[in-house]
Amino acid sequence: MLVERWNDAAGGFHPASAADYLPKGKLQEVQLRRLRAVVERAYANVALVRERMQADGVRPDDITQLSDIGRLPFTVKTDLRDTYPFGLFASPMSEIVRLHASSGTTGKPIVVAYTREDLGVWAEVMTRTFACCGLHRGDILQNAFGYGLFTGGLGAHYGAEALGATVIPVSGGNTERQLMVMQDFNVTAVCATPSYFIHVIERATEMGIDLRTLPLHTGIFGAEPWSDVMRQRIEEGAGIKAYDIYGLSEIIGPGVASECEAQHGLHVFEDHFYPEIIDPESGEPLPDGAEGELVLTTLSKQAMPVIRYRTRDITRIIAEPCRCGRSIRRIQRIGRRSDDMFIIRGVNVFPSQVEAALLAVEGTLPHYQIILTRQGGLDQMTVEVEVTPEVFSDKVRALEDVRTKIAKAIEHILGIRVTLRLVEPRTIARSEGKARRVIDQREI
Ligand code: DLL
Repeated sequence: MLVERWNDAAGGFHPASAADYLPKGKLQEVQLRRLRAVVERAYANVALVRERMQADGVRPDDITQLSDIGRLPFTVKTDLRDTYPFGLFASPMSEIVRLHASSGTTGKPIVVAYTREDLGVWAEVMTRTFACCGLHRGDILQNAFGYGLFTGGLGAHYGAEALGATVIPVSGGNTERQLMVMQDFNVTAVCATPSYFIHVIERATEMGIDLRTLPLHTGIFGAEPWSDVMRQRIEEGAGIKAYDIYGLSEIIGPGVASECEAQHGLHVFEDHFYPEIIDPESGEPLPDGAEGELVLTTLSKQAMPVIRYRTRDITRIIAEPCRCGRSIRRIQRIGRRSDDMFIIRGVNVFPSQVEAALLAVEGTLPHYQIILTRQGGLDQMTVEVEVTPEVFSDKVRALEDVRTKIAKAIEHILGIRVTLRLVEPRTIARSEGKARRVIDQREI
Protein backbone atom coordinates (compact mmCIF):
# COMPACT_ATOMS: atom_id res chain seq x y z
CA MET A 1 0.00 0.00 0.00
CA LEU A 2 2.63 2.44 1.12
CA VAL A 3 4.81 1.49 -1.83
CA GLU A 4 1.98 2.19 -4.25
CA ARG A 5 1.30 5.57 -2.70
CA TRP A 6 4.80 6.93 -3.19
CA ASN A 7 5.11 5.22 -6.50
CA ASP A 8 2.05 6.78 -8.03
CA ALA A 9 2.24 10.29 -6.70
CA ALA A 10 4.35 12.62 -8.81
CA GLY A 11 7.26 13.79 -6.66
CA GLY A 12 6.04 11.08 -4.31
CA PHE A 13 7.30 10.19 -0.90
CA HIS A 14 9.70 7.33 -0.46
CA PRO A 15 9.88 5.71 2.99
CA ALA A 16 13.69 6.06 2.96
CA SER A 17 13.23 9.84 2.75
CA ALA A 18 11.53 10.07 6.16
CA ALA A 19 14.67 11.50 7.75
CA ASP A 20 14.61 14.39 5.24
CA TYR A 21 11.56 15.71 7.08
CA LEU A 22 12.63 15.34 10.73
CA PRO A 23 11.72 18.29 12.95
CA LYS A 24 14.84 20.27 13.83
CA GLY A 25 14.97 19.19 17.48
CA LYS A 26 14.62 15.53 16.60
CA LEU A 27 17.26 15.82 13.87
CA GLN A 28 19.69 17.45 16.28
CA GLU A 29 19.08 14.68 18.80
CA VAL A 30 20.01 12.10 16.17
CA GLN A 31 23.04 14.14 15.10
CA LEU A 32 24.37 14.53 18.62
CA ARG A 33 23.91 10.86 19.45
CA ARG A 34 25.70 9.84 16.27
CA LEU A 35 28.42 12.46 16.66
CA ARG A 36 29.28 11.18 20.11
CA ALA A 37 29.40 7.60 18.84
CA VAL A 38 31.55 8.40 15.81
CA VAL A 39 34.03 10.43 17.83
CA GLU A 40 34.33 7.61 20.30
CA ARG A 41 34.86 5.13 17.48
CA ALA A 42 37.51 7.24 15.77
CA TYR A 43 39.28 7.95 19.07
CA ALA A 44 39.40 4.27 19.94
CA ASN A 45 40.48 2.98 16.53
CA VAL A 46 42.25 5.68 14.51
CA ALA A 47 45.66 6.69 15.86
CA LEU A 48 45.77 9.97 13.95
CA VAL A 49 42.49 11.20 15.42
CA ARG A 50 43.39 10.05 18.94
CA GLU A 51 46.81 11.72 18.85
CA ARG A 52 45.40 15.00 17.59
CA MET A 53 42.61 15.04 20.15
CA GLN A 54 45.10 14.25 22.90
CA ALA A 55 47.37 17.04 21.72
CA ASP A 56 44.38 19.43 21.88
CA GLY A 57 43.33 18.07 25.26
CA VAL A 58 39.90 16.96 24.04
CA ARG A 59 38.28 13.66 25.03
CA PRO A 60 35.26 11.98 23.40
CA ASP A 61 33.29 12.68 26.60
CA ASP A 62 33.77 16.41 26.10
CA ILE A 63 31.29 16.32 23.22
CA THR A 64 28.04 17.04 25.01
CA GLN A 65 26.31 19.33 22.51
CA LEU A 66 26.47 19.76 18.73
CA SER A 67 28.45 22.99 18.91
CA ASP A 68 31.26 21.07 20.66
CA ILE A 69 32.14 19.76 17.21
CA GLY A 70 34.21 22.94 16.89
CA ARG A 71 36.61 21.54 19.51
CA LEU A 72 37.54 18.61 17.30
CA PRO A 73 40.59 18.64 15.01
CA PHE A 74 40.15 18.94 11.24
CA THR A 75 41.00 16.17 8.82
CA VAL A 76 42.62 17.21 5.52
CA LYS A 77 43.32 15.50 2.23
CA THR A 78 47.01 15.03 2.97
CA ASP A 79 46.02 12.98 6.05
CA LEU A 80 44.60 10.38 3.68
CA ARG A 81 47.76 10.47 1.57
CA ASP A 82 50.07 10.31 4.59
CA THR A 83 48.29 7.28 6.00
CA TYR A 84 47.97 5.55 2.60
CA PRO A 85 46.49 3.07 2.08
CA PHE A 86 44.66 1.85 5.20
CA GLY A 87 45.82 4.14 8.03
CA LEU A 88 42.46 5.79 8.74
CA PHE A 89 40.41 2.60 8.85
CA ALA A 90 38.52 2.00 12.09
CA SER A 91 37.42 -1.55 11.29
CA PRO A 92 39.49 -4.71 10.85
CA MET A 93 39.85 -5.90 7.25
CA SER A 94 37.54 -8.81 8.06
CA GLU A 95 34.66 -6.34 8.40
CA ILE A 96 35.50 -4.25 5.34
CA VAL A 97 33.59 -5.41 2.29
CA ARG A 98 34.48 -2.73 -0.28
CA LEU A 99 37.30 -0.35 -1.17
CA HIS A 100 37.17 2.60 -3.56
CA ALA A 101 39.89 5.05 -4.52
CA SER A 102 40.07 8.53 -5.89
CA SER A 103 42.97 9.51 -8.06
CA GLY A 104 43.43 13.11 -7.01
CA THR A 105 45.83 15.30 -8.87
CA THR A 106 49.21 14.00 -7.81
CA GLY A 107 50.83 10.67 -7.05
CA LYS A 108 49.08 7.98 -5.05
CA PRO A 109 45.30 7.83 -4.85
CA ILE A 110 43.38 8.05 -1.62
CA VAL A 111 41.69 4.84 -0.50
CA VAL A 112 38.31 4.65 1.22
CA ALA A 113 36.56 1.70 2.89
CA TYR A 114 33.06 0.49 3.63
CA THR A 115 31.62 -2.10 5.99
CA ARG A 116 28.37 -3.84 5.08
CA GLU A 117 26.58 -1.33 7.29
CA ASP A 118 28.27 1.56 5.47
CA LEU A 119 27.07 0.19 2.15
CA GLY A 120 23.56 0.11 3.61
CA VAL A 121 23.80 3.78 4.57
CA TRP A 122 25.22 4.62 1.14
CA ALA A 123 22.33 2.90 -0.62
CA GLU A 124 19.94 4.74 1.72
CA VAL A 125 21.33 8.22 1.02
CA MET A 126 21.41 7.48 -2.71
CA THR A 127 17.79 6.30 -2.55
CA ARG A 128 16.97 9.61 -0.87
CA THR A 129 18.96 11.38 -3.59
CA PHE A 130 16.94 9.76 -6.38
CA ALA A 131 13.67 10.35 -4.54
CA CYS A 132 14.73 14.01 -4.18
CA CYS A 133 15.15 14.15 -7.97
CA GLY A 134 11.65 12.72 -8.43
CA LEU A 135 12.53 9.16 -9.48
CA HIS A 136 10.28 6.21 -8.63
CA ARG A 137 9.91 2.49 -9.08
CA GLY A 138 9.25 1.99 -12.74
CA ASP A 139 11.85 4.52 -13.84
CA ILE A 140 14.53 3.08 -16.09
CA LEU A 141 17.88 4.56 -15.14
CA GLN A 142 20.86 4.59 -17.47
CA ASN A 143 23.80 4.87 -15.11
CA ALA A 144 26.62 6.47 -17.10
CA PHE A 145 28.77 7.28 -14.08
CA GLY A 146 31.97 5.27 -14.32
CA TYR A 147 31.95 1.88 -12.58
CA GLY A 148 35.20 0.96 -10.89
CA LEU A 149 37.34 2.64 -8.28
CA PHE A 150 35.36 5.86 -8.86
CA THR A 151 32.45 5.99 -6.41
CA GLY A 152 29.92 7.37 -8.92
CA GLY A 153 28.94 4.17 -10.72
CA LEU A 154 28.46 1.73 -7.86
CA GLY A 155 27.15 4.42 -5.49
CA ALA A 156 24.33 5.35 -7.85
CA HIS A 157 23.77 1.70 -8.77
CA TYR A 158 22.83 0.37 -5.35
CA GLY A 159 20.78 3.45 -4.48
CA ALA A 160 18.69 3.15 -7.62
CA GLU A 161 18.17 -0.58 -7.06
CA ALA A 162 17.10 0.08 -3.47
CA LEU A 163 14.63 2.66 -4.78
CA GLY A 164 13.18 -0.02 -7.01
CA ALA A 165 14.12 1.60 -10.32
CA THR A 166 15.48 -0.50 -13.18
CA VAL A 167 19.21 0.12 -13.43
CA ILE A 168 21.19 -0.19 -16.65
CA PRO A 169 24.86 -0.33 -15.56
CA VAL A 170 26.26 1.02 -18.81
CA SER A 171 29.09 3.04 -17.14
CA GLY A 172 30.77 5.95 -18.93
CA GLY A 173 31.93 6.06 -22.53
CA ASN A 174 30.99 4.34 -25.80
CA THR A 175 28.58 7.12 -26.66
CA GLU A 176 26.92 5.42 -29.61
CA ARG A 177 26.04 2.45 -27.44
CA GLN A 178 24.70 4.87 -24.81
CA LEU A 179 22.37 6.30 -27.44
CA MET A 180 21.25 2.88 -28.63
CA VAL A 181 20.43 1.86 -25.05
CA MET A 182 18.68 5.15 -24.38
CA GLN A 183 16.36 4.68 -27.35
CA ASP A 184 15.80 0.92 -27.28
CA PHE A 185 15.34 0.42 -23.52
CA ASN A 186 12.87 3.29 -23.02
CA VAL A 187 15.24 4.99 -20.61
CA THR A 188 13.51 7.62 -18.44
CA ALA A 189 16.45 8.88 -16.37
CA VAL A 190 20.18 9.17 -16.75
CA CYS A 191 23.16 9.69 -14.44
CA ALA A 192 26.42 11.14 -15.76
CA THR A 193 28.92 13.89 -15.30
CA PRO A 194 27.43 17.01 -16.88
CA SER A 195 30.36 17.42 -19.28
CA TYR A 196 29.97 13.88 -20.56
CA PHE A 197 26.24 14.27 -21.02
CA ILE A 198 26.78 17.44 -23.08
CA HIS A 199 28.86 15.23 -25.34
CA VAL A 200 26.07 12.63 -25.49
CA ILE A 201 23.63 15.34 -26.59
CA GLU A 202 26.01 16.51 -29.32
CA ARG A 203 26.60 13.01 -30.62
CA ALA A 204 22.84 12.44 -30.71
CA THR A 205 22.40 15.55 -32.84
CA GLU A 206 25.13 14.40 -35.21
CA MET A 207 23.39 11.03 -35.55
CA GLY A 208 20.03 12.64 -36.20
CA ILE A 209 18.56 11.54 -32.84
CA ASP A 210 16.35 14.05 -31.04
CA LEU A 211 16.59 13.23 -27.33
CA ARG A 212 13.61 15.45 -26.66
CA THR A 213 11.32 12.95 -28.39
CA LEU A 214 12.43 10.07 -26.11
CA PRO A 215 10.78 9.07 -22.78
CA LEU A 216 13.86 10.47 -20.99
CA HIS A 217 12.62 13.03 -18.44
CA THR A 218 15.31 13.39 -15.75
CA GLY A 219 19.07 13.77 -15.62
CA ILE A 220 21.11 13.46 -12.42
CA PHE A 221 24.49 15.10 -12.72
CA GLY A 222 27.45 15.70 -10.47
CA ALA A 223 31.09 14.96 -9.65
CA GLU A 224 32.27 18.28 -11.14
CA PRO A 225 31.17 21.91 -11.12
CA TRP A 226 28.66 22.93 -13.80
CA SER A 227 27.13 26.33 -14.28
CA ASP A 228 23.51 27.36 -14.68
CA VAL A 229 24.13 28.04 -18.37
CA MET A 230 25.37 24.48 -18.69
CA ARG A 231 22.20 23.27 -16.97
CA GLN A 232 20.04 25.30 -19.33
CA ARG A 233 21.81 23.85 -22.35
CA ILE A 234 21.37 20.31 -21.03
CA GLU A 235 17.70 20.79 -20.16
CA GLU A 236 16.90 22.31 -23.53
CA GLY A 237 19.05 19.96 -25.56
CA ALA A 238 17.65 16.78 -24.03
CA GLY A 239 14.17 17.94 -22.97
CA ILE A 240 14.74 16.93 -19.35
CA LYS A 241 15.00 18.35 -15.85
CA ALA A 242 18.63 18.32 -14.77
CA TYR A 243 19.47 17.91 -11.07
CA ASP A 244 22.75 18.52 -9.30
CA ILE A 245 24.07 15.96 -6.81
CA TYR A 246 27.18 16.29 -4.67
CA GLY A 247 29.51 14.03 -2.81
CA LEU A 248 33.12 13.02 -2.36
CA SER A 249 34.97 9.75 -1.89
CA GLU A 250 36.43 10.73 1.48
CA ILE A 251 32.93 11.10 2.95
CA ILE A 252 31.09 8.31 1.11
CA GLY A 253 30.94 9.12 -2.63
CA PRO A 254 27.76 10.54 -4.22
CA GLY A 255 24.91 10.80 -1.73
CA VAL A 256 26.10 13.65 0.50
CA ALA A 257 23.68 16.22 -0.93
CA SER A 258 21.08 16.49 -3.66
CA GLU A 259 18.85 19.04 -5.32
CA CYS A 260 15.10 18.55 -5.08
CA GLU A 261 12.29 19.65 -7.38
CA ALA A 262 12.95 23.29 -6.42
CA GLN A 263 16.42 23.10 -8.04
CA HIS A 264 17.58 25.69 -5.58
CA GLY A 265 20.41 24.42 -3.43
CA LEU A 266 21.29 20.86 -2.46
CA HIS A 267 19.78 19.20 0.62
CA VAL A 268 22.53 17.73 2.76
CA PHE A 269 21.63 14.36 4.26
CA GLU A 270 22.74 15.85 7.51
CA ASP A 271 21.58 13.02 9.73
CA HIS A 272 24.60 11.17 8.25
CA PHE A 273 26.93 14.00 7.16
CA TYR A 274 27.18 17.01 9.43
CA PRO A 275 27.99 20.20 7.51
CA GLU A 276 29.88 23.24 8.73
CA ILE A 277 31.15 26.28 6.85
CA ILE A 278 34.48 27.70 7.94
CA ASP A 279 36.66 30.60 6.96
CA PRO A 280 39.32 28.86 4.86
CA GLU A 281 42.04 31.16 6.17
CA SER A 282 41.40 31.09 9.92
CA GLY A 283 39.46 27.81 10.18
CA GLU A 284 36.82 29.63 12.27
CA PRO A 285 33.20 28.49 11.85
CA LEU A 286 30.97 30.86 9.87
CA PRO A 287 27.23 31.39 10.40
CA ASP A 288 24.57 30.00 8.04
CA GLY A 289 24.40 32.10 4.89
CA ALA A 290 28.09 33.05 4.86
CA GLU A 291 30.27 31.72 2.08
CA GLY A 292 33.26 29.61 3.01
CA GLU A 293 34.77 26.15 2.90
CA LEU A 294 32.50 23.18 3.45
CA VAL A 295 33.58 20.89 6.29
CA LEU A 296 31.87 17.52 6.68
CA THR A 297 31.77 14.98 9.50
CA THR A 298 30.54 11.46 8.83
CA LEU A 299 28.09 10.73 11.64
CA SER A 300 27.52 7.05 10.97
CA LYS A 301 30.50 5.71 9.01
CA GLN A 302 32.03 2.57 10.49
CA ALA A 303 34.99 1.57 8.32
CA MET A 304 36.37 5.07 7.87
CA PRO A 305 34.86 7.68 10.15
CA VAL A 306 36.03 11.12 9.07
CA ILE A 307 35.90 13.99 11.53
CA ARG A 308 35.61 17.59 10.23
CA TYR A 309 36.93 16.92 6.74
CA ARG A 310 38.00 20.07 4.91
CA THR A 311 36.51 19.53 1.45
CA ARG A 312 38.04 22.67 -0.10
CA ASP A 313 34.68 23.14 -1.83
CA ILE A 314 33.34 26.67 -1.50
CA THR A 315 29.65 27.12 -0.73
CA ARG A 316 27.26 28.45 1.89
CA ILE A 317 24.47 26.93 3.96
CA ILE A 318 20.97 28.04 2.97
CA ALA A 319 19.03 27.95 6.22
CA GLU A 320 15.66 29.15 4.87
CA PRO A 321 13.01 26.44 4.51
CA CYS A 322 12.72 24.83 1.09
CA ARG A 323 9.43 24.72 -0.74
CA CYS A 324 9.73 20.94 -1.14
CA GLY A 325 9.07 20.62 2.59
CA ARG A 326 12.29 18.86 3.51
CA SER A 327 13.69 20.13 6.78
CA ILE A 328 17.32 19.14 6.21
CA ARG A 329 19.42 22.15 5.30
CA ARG A 330 20.72 22.99 1.83
CA ILE A 331 24.05 24.11 0.47
CA GLN A 332 24.40 26.34 -2.54
CA ARG A 333 25.63 24.65 -5.72
CA ILE A 334 29.38 24.34 -5.73
CA GLY A 335 30.99 26.43 -8.43
CA ARG A 336 34.42 26.76 -6.96
CA ARG A 337 36.91 24.64 -5.10
CA SER A 338 39.92 26.30 -3.62
CA ASP A 339 42.19 23.70 -5.25
CA ASP A 340 41.18 24.79 -8.72
CA MET A 341 42.23 28.37 -8.26
CA PHE A 342 45.28 29.52 -10.15
CA ILE A 343 47.09 32.82 -10.10
CA ILE A 344 47.87 34.58 -13.31
CA ARG A 345 49.77 37.85 -13.29
CA GLY A 346 48.74 38.39 -9.69
CA VAL A 347 45.03 37.76 -10.31
CA ASN A 348 43.22 34.84 -8.67
CA VAL A 349 41.24 32.93 -11.27
CA PHE A 350 38.70 30.11 -10.94
CA PRO A 351 37.84 28.07 -14.05
CA SER A 352 34.14 28.66 -13.33
CA GLN A 353 34.65 32.40 -13.85
CA VAL A 354 36.11 31.74 -17.27
CA GLU A 355 33.25 29.36 -18.03
CA ALA A 356 30.68 31.97 -17.07
CA ALA A 357 32.28 34.51 -19.39
CA LEU A 358 32.49 32.07 -22.29
CA LEU A 359 29.03 30.61 -22.11
CA ALA A 360 27.38 34.00 -21.73
CA VAL A 361 28.31 34.62 -25.35
CA GLU A 362 26.02 33.13 -27.95
CA GLY A 363 27.75 30.90 -30.48
CA THR A 364 30.07 29.22 -27.99
CA LEU A 365 29.88 25.53 -27.10
CA PRO A 366 30.43 24.23 -23.56
CA HIS A 367 33.80 22.74 -24.43
CA TYR A 368 36.79 24.76 -23.40
CA GLN A 369 40.24 24.47 -21.98
CA ILE A 370 42.46 26.88 -20.13
CA ILE A 371 46.14 26.51 -20.94
CA LEU A 372 48.70 28.17 -18.71
CA THR A 373 52.21 28.75 -19.98
CA ARG A 374 55.21 30.85 -19.03
CA GLN A 375 56.97 32.89 -21.66
CA GLY A 376 59.99 35.02 -20.83
CA GLY A 377 59.16 34.76 -17.13
CA LEU A 378 55.61 36.00 -17.71
CA ASP A 379 52.50 33.88 -17.18
CA GLN A 380 50.21 33.53 -20.17
CA MET A 381 46.66 32.26 -20.17
CA THR A 382 45.18 30.90 -23.33
CA VAL A 383 41.52 30.02 -23.50
CA GLU A 384 40.54 27.57 -26.17
CA VAL A 385 36.81 27.30 -26.79
CA GLU A 386 34.71 25.55 -29.38
CA VAL A 387 32.20 27.57 -31.34
CA THR A 388 29.22 26.42 -33.41
CA PRO A 389 29.87 25.38 -37.03
CA GLU A 390 27.90 28.44 -38.21
CA VAL A 391 30.15 30.82 -36.30
CA PHE A 392 33.28 28.96 -37.25
CA SER A 393 32.53 28.93 -40.96
CA ASP A 394 31.71 32.63 -41.07
CA LYS A 395 35.31 33.58 -40.43
CA VAL A 396 34.92 37.21 -41.30
CA ARG A 397 32.06 38.49 -39.23
CA ALA A 398 30.56 36.07 -36.75
CA LEU A 399 33.87 34.68 -35.56
CA GLU A 400 35.36 38.10 -34.91
CA ASP A 401 32.15 39.19 -33.26
CA VAL A 402 32.20 36.23 -30.85
CA ARG A 403 35.90 36.76 -30.16
CA THR A 404 35.37 40.39 -29.24
CA LYS A 405 32.44 39.56 -26.98
CA ILE A 406 34.36 36.83 -25.14
CA ALA A 407 37.41 39.04 -24.73
CA LYS A 408 35.21 41.76 -23.24
CA ALA A 409 33.38 39.33 -20.95
CA ILE A 410 36.65 37.89 -19.61
CA GLU A 411 38.19 41.29 -19.13
CA HIS A 412 35.06 42.41 -17.32
CA ILE A 413 35.08 39.43 -14.92
CA LEU A 414 38.81 38.96 -14.39
CA GLY A 415 40.26 42.31 -15.32
CA ILE A 416 42.94 40.73 -17.46
CA ARG A 417 43.44 40.05 -21.15
CA VAL A 418 43.93 36.53 -22.32
CA THR A 419 44.77 34.86 -25.59
CA LEU A 420 41.67 33.41 -27.21
CA ARG A 421 41.60 30.49 -29.57
CA LEU A 422 38.21 29.80 -31.13
CA VAL A 423 38.17 26.31 -32.55
CA GLU A 424 35.71 24.20 -34.46
CA PRO A 425 33.45 21.66 -32.77
CA ARG A 426 35.09 18.40 -31.69
CA THR A 427 38.58 19.90 -31.41
CA ILE A 428 38.86 19.62 -27.62
CA ALA A 429 39.17 16.11 -26.19
CA ARG A 430 35.98 14.75 -24.59
CA SER A 431 36.04 13.02 -21.24
CA GLU A 432 33.83 10.14 -20.15
CA GLY A 433 34.04 11.34 -16.57
CA LYS A 434 35.21 14.61 -15.10
CA ALA A 435 36.29 17.18 -17.66
CA ARG A 436 39.84 18.49 -17.43
CA ARG A 437 39.55 22.26 -17.74
CA VAL A 438 43.00 23.55 -16.84
CA ILE A 439 46.29 22.47 -18.35
CA ASP A 440 49.10 24.06 -16.44
CA GLN A 441 52.33 23.88 -18.42
CA ARG A 442 54.16 26.44 -16.33
CA GLU A 443 56.19 23.94 -14.31
CA ILE A 444 57.48 22.04 -17.31
O1 DLL B 1 32.92 12.95 -7.53
C1 DLL B 1 31.55 11.63 -6.06
C2 DLL B 1 30.37 11.87 -6.92
C3 DLL B 1 30.06 10.99 -7.91
C4 DLL B 1 29.56 12.98 -6.71
C5 DLL B 1 28.96 11.19 -8.72
C6 DLL B 1 28.46 13.20 -7.49
C7 DLL B 1 28.15 12.31 -8.48
P1 DLL B 1 35.39 12.44 -5.94
O2 DLL B 1 35.88 11.85 -7.20
O3 DLL B 1 36.09 12.09 -4.68
O4 DLL B 1 33.90 12.02 -5.69
O5 DLL B 1 35.38 14.01 -6.13
C8 DLL B 1 34.83 14.85 -5.13
O6 DLL B 1 34.24 16.49 -6.81
O7 DLL B 1 35.04 17.54 -3.51
C9 DLL B 1 33.91 18.40 -5.49
O8 DLL B 1 35.04 19.24 -5.63
C10 DLL B 1 33.60 17.76 -6.82
N1 DLL B 1 32.16 17.59 -6.96
C11 DLL B 1 31.42 16.50 -6.73
N2 DLL B 1 30.11 16.75 -7.00
C12 DLL B 1 30.03 18.05 -7.39
C13 DLL B 1 28.99 18.92 -7.79
C14 DLL B 1 32.84 12.28 -6.53
N3 DLL B 1 27.73 18.51 -7.87
C15 DLL B 1 34.92 16.29 -5.56
N4 DLL B 1 29.31 20.20 -8.10
C16 DLL B 1 34.23 17.22 -4.60
C17 DLL B 1 30.57 20.65 -8.01
C18 DLL B 1 31.34 18.59 -7.34
N5 DLL B 1 31.59 19.87 -7.66
